[in-house]
Amino acid sequence: MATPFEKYGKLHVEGKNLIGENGNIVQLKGISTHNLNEYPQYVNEKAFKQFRDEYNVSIMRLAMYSGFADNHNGYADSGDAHRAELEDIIVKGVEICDSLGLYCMVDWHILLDYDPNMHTDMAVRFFKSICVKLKKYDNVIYEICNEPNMNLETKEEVTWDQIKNYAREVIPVIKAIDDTKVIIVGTTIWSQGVDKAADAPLDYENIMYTLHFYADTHRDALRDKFKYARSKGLPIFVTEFGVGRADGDGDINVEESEKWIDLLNSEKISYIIWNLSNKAETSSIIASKCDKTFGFTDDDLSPCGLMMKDIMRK
Ligand code: IDC
Repeated sequence: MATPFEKYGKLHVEGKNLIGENGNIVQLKGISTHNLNEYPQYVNEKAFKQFRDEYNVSIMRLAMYSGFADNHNGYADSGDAHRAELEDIIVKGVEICDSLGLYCMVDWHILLDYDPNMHTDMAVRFFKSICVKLKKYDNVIYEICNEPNMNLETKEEVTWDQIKNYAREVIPVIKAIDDTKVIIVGTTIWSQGVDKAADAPLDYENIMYTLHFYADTHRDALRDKFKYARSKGLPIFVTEFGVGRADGDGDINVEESEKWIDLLNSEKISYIIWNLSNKAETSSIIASKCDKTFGFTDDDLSPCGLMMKDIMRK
């Protein structure tokens, strides 16, 4: 059977859609890693191959935590040696995806470094380095800021203008090295502000905008923002979603998840589920009792993992 990359080839953005080499709209579905610092073991060929062959996955997202939170030990907080190790994990993940014909998203995972502008220098440094290393891989998509949320000075929501300022510093850095890849930009309020992005999009080619939802928390109000943004022609990529609550835990909400997935499928919007780990929280797809890092049986999956299998096949 043809791999996803064999089917679609190198991707680009046209109007509000992600488009393959044959000119057709492409919908990718995939799994995001958890923090690569804590869970690097899941970046392995056997696991990714199983996701492709058994779960219908076409993209993997590698979450490069940028800053401080819990025990993240992110890129910006680390020394040079550790930064090099983190980049090695990314390159390894991309190479595995490339060999399996999977797409691979490289995610600058800002989170509790609230505002992307907090570590612009580090983002620039990261993308300068990684874009050179990944230039030859046509399966790569860049995501430049996972979830902008709070401005540290004002303690208010980071505005879309502030995110755009960040994007205008980082996107040219990527494009100067490699102008052929799709770049995805996070939006306001933990990447829910697609309405604001739709009203004032960036002025570059091959850009998409992030929408994140956690089905038990974000419902009709966010779906309305999505519909508004689409009506204005915004290319959207759901680079992260959960079937439970926004904190990654709580109950699974089957009904709201189905509403979201049906809506996204009806517009061929790509989506990626959070998260590839066995951490004891609802959003992990591996059961916490399971220590395997590949060769998963259904019994090794969490309830979220089992639901993911259904979603990917829809
Ligand atoms: C969560 C993890 C959890 C971790 C927490 C803080 O699932 O184990 O302790 O981050 O690091 C997001 C973020 C994503 C979150 C996830 C669930 O992008 O990093 O992961 N979430 O809270 N946005 C909305 C939800």
